[in-house]
Amino acid sequence: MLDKLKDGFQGAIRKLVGSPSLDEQEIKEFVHDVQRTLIGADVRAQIVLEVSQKIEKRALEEKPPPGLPRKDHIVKILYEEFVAILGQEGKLDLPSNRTNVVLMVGIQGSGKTTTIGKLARVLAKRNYRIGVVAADTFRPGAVTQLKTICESINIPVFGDEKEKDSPKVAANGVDFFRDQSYNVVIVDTAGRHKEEQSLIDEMKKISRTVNPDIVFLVIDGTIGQAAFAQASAFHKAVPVGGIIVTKLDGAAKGGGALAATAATGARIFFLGTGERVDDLEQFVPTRFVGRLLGMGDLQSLLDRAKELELVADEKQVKRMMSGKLTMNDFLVQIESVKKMGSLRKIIESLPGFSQVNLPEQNIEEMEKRMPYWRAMIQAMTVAERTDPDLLNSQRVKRIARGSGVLERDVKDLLTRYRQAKAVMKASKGRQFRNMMRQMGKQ
Ligand SMILES: Nc1nc2c(ncn2[C@@H]2O[C@H](COP(=O)(O)OP(=O)(O)O)[C@@H](O)[C@H]2O)c(=O)[nH]1
Ligand SMILES: [Mg+2]
Repeated sequence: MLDKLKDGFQGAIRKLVGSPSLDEQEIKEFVHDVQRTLIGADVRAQIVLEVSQKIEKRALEEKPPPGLPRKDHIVKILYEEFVAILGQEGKLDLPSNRTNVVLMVGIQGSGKTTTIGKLARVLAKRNYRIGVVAADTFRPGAVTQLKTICESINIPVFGDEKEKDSPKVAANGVDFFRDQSYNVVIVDTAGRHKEEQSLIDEMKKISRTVNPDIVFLVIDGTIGQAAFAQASAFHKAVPVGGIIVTKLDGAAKGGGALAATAATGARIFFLGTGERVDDLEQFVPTRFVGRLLGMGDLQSLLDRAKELELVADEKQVKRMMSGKLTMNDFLVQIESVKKMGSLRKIIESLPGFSQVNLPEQNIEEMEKRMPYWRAMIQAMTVAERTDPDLLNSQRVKRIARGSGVLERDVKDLLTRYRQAKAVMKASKGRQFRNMMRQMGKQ
């Protein structure tokens, strides 16, 4: 899906990550690559300009949170700005105690009729009772096409091949299903007339007669720049409440989707990814952009970056990087691992622990022990935390008592701390940097 956009973004990211240094020139080049990619994907020039200026400004000015490599931070900025132009996720709110009317509009061939089948299927899974009204009275065979699609998924269709007055069919159809207390009625419409104005007039009339709860504009994902004018025209006739972009499985460049959201201010709700009745995906901007940028679950990168912002204080990181490690730093490490939740994923890169070859149950064991480690460190005095070499057997005893563990446990903690410190020293913090990077990236 959207291969060109994906290739472009991923190429730009690879170049950024692969470059030996990172100066203003490189950041500008990255932004340039992003720009080129967006333009190549048919995104409107104005949007391209706005978004790339924002990315450049943030990439040059923002300081990444300690522990997050600057390059990762720039990828995160790209991600955030791209998600921002796509807007929030569209959530379809259809109360089940009434008959909701959904009106589908869009140019002929955009995929309205096909999408109705897909949408009905999605909603049927949510236990709605759904009826469909065939109000495309212009295209020959339109009613039959709709009936064929809906028959395959057991959804009733109201249609009248002989009736050419589409607002009348629409109104009758909605009444028909409302009388039987259906939850959702989806109205299919025509997408072509002898002239554009009569199409727009017809949409206005239908909208006035059925009074829809939401109007979906169906946009062909392959039409590029033309989507803006199309979306504007429909939006003038009927208030577009949501957008469905189709044909993203093919040669779509995807920019049309952005154009349509820009023209109407409406959110994208669904993506059509094939001709079959199951080829409809709910549109989640974060997931969508994550996939384009090729970083898998980007949400987790963001969560981790946030954790780093919370956990790491810059001085602490610097000290650790220079090979010095206090018990407090060690506690921060333990805490951050705990907060990340996925201990196993990062365990190998955690200094000190990397030496130990850990079978599965040991990891569980460690997770159980973490609260005790914390309690032990908290039971230490400031001097002891800064210089754990002070911990003679007398002090160990005190700490064990103070934190409700055995002396053996305190000694075990000290061993781990020393391992971590040794590794830290040997690698001059490289390991820690790696750990932070891994946590930020995955
Ligand atoms: N590949 C692909 N084809 C689609 C998709 N949605 C619709 N189509 C095809 O586009 C053509 C026009 O669809 P149709 O629903 O009749 O459009 P309408 O005129 O707006 O009702 C049909 O051949 C559909 O099979 C999609 O998401 N992917
Ligand atoms: Mg149709």
